[in-house]
Amino acid sequence: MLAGGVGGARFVRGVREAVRRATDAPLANAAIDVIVNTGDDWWLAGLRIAPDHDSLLYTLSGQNDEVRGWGRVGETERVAAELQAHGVTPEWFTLGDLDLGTHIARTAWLRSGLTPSEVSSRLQARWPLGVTLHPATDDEVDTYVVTTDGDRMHFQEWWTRHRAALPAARFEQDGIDDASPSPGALAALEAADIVLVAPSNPVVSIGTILSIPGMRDAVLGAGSGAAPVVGVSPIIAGAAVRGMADACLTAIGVETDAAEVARHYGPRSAGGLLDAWLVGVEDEPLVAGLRADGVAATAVPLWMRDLDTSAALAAAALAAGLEHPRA
Ligand code: FO1
Repeated sequence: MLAGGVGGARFVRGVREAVRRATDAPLANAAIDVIVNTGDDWWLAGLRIAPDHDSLLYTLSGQNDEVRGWGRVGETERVAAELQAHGVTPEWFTLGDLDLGTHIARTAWLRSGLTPSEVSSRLQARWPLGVTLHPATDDEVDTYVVTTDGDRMHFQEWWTRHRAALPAARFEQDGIDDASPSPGALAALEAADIVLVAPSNPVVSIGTILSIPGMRDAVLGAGSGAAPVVGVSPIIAGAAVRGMADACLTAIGVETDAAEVARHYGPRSAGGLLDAWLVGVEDEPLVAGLRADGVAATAVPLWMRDLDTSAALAAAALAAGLEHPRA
């Protein structure tokens, strides 16, 4: 799976549940690997913060704050108050006490020479998730946003401080041309039977993963070229399910529409990515047009309200992959 933060975490949890419930091959006992976006990562107060990774880590280990949508449940903010009093963290980005434990451990390991992938493995060793997370790359390729006013800021400031309200002209990942997919991501793709594109932000999450040199080819060549690529729309009835994907899509000139996002990813038959695409039942009218454009689209219930609906969506995505073997 290719996944970003919150929407991705719910979907990954659904896939894990669908596999747990499966009784026969190929889903029963299937291994699940998640290639996680690292573009949201940033340095703050001397610590390396990895929001999408930690959303998955906390959600899949059952300790995420479902209400806030990020961070850990039962969090306190005593150290954060001190950091803000010292002015080393802005008031719009809070590092909880438990969360700081993760960031200090990660930063200590990085400073001792471990790669982000090795750091991720250590965090997962403490909290076995039932899936394996792989940072998309071990290179630092933070996303920066250039606004239409010409300001340039880190994605986290644009997203968290400004809630993506400043019109973005483009997104830039410094150093992306020298980056390469992490070893774990490449190995997972090579061994994959199906590749699922989570309903994460198509621009700053999935797009950033795919912009890492070599990643797109590795996805298209997954499973020695035999693995179908199945995407799930992050847009339902013209609106982003979570977050501000609409602001990101607008910035790259893509309409906030379940069919337009599929056309943005492109059908494999036309040099794109997708062998199949799931839209919400609300968007069933879009299916015929997508199929005419070479995208094998299906309309299914897309809202992930709980574990059952997440598992049902995941099962539908996996079924679409099994029905649509590589074109
Ligand atoms: N999002 C906020 O809206 N406010 C915060 O103070 C905040 C702190 C934070 C700390 C650690 C972390 O891993 C994520 C945090 N987030 C916060 C969420 C984060 O900015 C976004 O969820 C992702 O970057 C979106 O992909």
